[in-house]
Amino acid sequence: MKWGDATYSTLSAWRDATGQETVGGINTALTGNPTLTDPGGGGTIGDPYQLHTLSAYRLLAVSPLIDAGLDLFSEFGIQPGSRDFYGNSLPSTGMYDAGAHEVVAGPAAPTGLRIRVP
Ligand SMILES: [Ca+2]
Repeated sequence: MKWGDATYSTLSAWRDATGQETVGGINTALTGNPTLTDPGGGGTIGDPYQLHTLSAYRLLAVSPLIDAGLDLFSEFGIQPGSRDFYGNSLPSTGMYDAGAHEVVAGPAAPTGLRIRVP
């Protein structure tokens, strides 16, 4: 990346040289695959009341962004609100996830269920 007249090849090199992406001496930025459900596969949603159906950008359970967000209120006095984009409570596991989706902790949803109709 280019920063002023200098060029950096890694986030850590840029951070070390500029002091950017740190809060209180702690590194804050991440690089890598956020492991979203279906990046680029969100399609078009023409009804604003259906935004909650935009599942392509939810974090998968293995995402490095889980619990990697900042506590904006404690760091900056910014109230982040009580819900994520999908209506989940913030934070769900004590630490904020980075981005618009807070993964809800809990057991995995059951699969392979069958419904018997009498
Ligand atoms: Ca979390």
